[in-house]
Amino acid sequence: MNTSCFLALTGGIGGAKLALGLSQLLSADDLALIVNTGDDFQHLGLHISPDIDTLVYTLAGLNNPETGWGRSDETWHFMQALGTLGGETWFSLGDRDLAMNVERSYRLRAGQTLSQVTAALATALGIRHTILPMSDDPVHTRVLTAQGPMDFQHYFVREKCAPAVTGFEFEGIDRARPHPDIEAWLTRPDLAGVFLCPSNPFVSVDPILSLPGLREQLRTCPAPIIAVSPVVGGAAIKGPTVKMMQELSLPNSASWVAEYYRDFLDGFILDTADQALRPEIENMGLTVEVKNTVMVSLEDRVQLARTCLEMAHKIKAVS
Ligand code: FO1
Repeated sequence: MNTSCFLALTGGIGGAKLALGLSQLLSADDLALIVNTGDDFQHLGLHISPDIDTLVYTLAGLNNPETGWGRSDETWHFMQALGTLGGETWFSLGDRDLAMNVERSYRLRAGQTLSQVTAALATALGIRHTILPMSDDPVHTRVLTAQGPMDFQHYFVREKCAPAVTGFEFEGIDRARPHPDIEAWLTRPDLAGVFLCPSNPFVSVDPILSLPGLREQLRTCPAPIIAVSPVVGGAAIKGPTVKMMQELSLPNSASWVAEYYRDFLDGFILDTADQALRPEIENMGLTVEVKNTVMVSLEDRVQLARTCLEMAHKIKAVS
């Protein structure tokens, strides 16, 4: 029976929605999710992995749909007690989310790798799909701003994305080895597609693409590589993508994103709001589909995932 397997690259909130859609259509053996770890940071003596946890909670059906991060049905006794003790309360850790971060930190201190810990915790929450942190080596996204360089979480949470960005650095990226299973999946003969989920290109996707050798592996990958635009009608669905584009004097358009990934991309899924951009993106040599990419319901997530699979099949058929 000819199997087909797929890889998806994802960051936090927007990416996790598509990852959930893909997980509904593909069996655990046929889908692996590569997740950004550049947001990870040490806080209160804990190793916090926000994009990993957003993905794990989303696949487990435990995510908080309002915030996009952390867990649903949370309580906040830990944060209240921490505040009375004079602890740092700018980064909200719910009581159930705290358990995830304490257990991760404990296992890491015991010598397990981030991917071993992630696999164990995801399995404990009933997830069977493969979740691959992009690297087991530390990578820390730093945001360069007019007020100087800032750790990602300080920029994103403590400063609420207010500072104007001038650039990004991924501390440790040159020494970071891509998770070994990424190459294994990229060279599987039955790999039928690689999807870039609609996450922030600068701080969620670029850390993954910047891993030594990875972008080159994507360029030479025989399977179709398809991106879903993280920009719709010149706006981001959630988060600072468009604000960053404007501060970097970049066009806040889906076309710019297609061009940004063009060197390894085969296909691009554009929202119906941006269908006028279709000829421009097709002129880049990309196959374009115009669909609803705004995922509100579970059905939206599954439908967009189905579009990704169908597009991968269509590109493969004509290649
Ligand atoms: N984002 C916030 O805007 N405020 C928070 O207090 C916050 C707490 C938090 C706790 C655990 C976690 O896994 C994520 C959390 N996030 C919070 C999101 C985090 O900043 C992520 O990096 C973003 O989702 C961007 O990927």
